[in-house]
Amino acid sequence: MKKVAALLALVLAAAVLVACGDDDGTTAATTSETATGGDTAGGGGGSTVEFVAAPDGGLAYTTEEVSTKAGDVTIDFDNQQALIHDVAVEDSDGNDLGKTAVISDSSASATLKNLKPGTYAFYCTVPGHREAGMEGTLTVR
Ligand SMILES: [Cu+2]
Repeated sequence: MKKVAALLALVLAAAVLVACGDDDGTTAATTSETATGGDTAGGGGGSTVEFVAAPDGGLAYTTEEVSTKAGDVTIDFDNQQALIHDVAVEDSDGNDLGKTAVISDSSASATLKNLKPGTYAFYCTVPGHREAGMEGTLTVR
């Protein structure tokens, strides 16, 4: 379990770094906007996409094709397996855009800021899982 804890710590550290980098630390109360980036192009809300690890315990999500609209996209991931999984998203150049925590028997979410229209890949970062088929395509319109 040490390894999992270390991984979680890394993910949390990365999340903190991202959170700090996004707004240059200027979250002062000059506006009533929350820290979820109400000033992104396209404005207004953001969307949520749901991912579920295969209930049969297989190395797969229940869907291989997901689409959503451009802007901030929240990933809701439900993993009721005893096996650990996460959901990561990368662009067509392989750049990592964000991921949920690695979890088992629970759910997690992550927000990808200001996604542009295009085709992205989502996958599980646990070694061997993506190769086994735990991946799919996220289309942003
Ligand atoms: Cu996995």
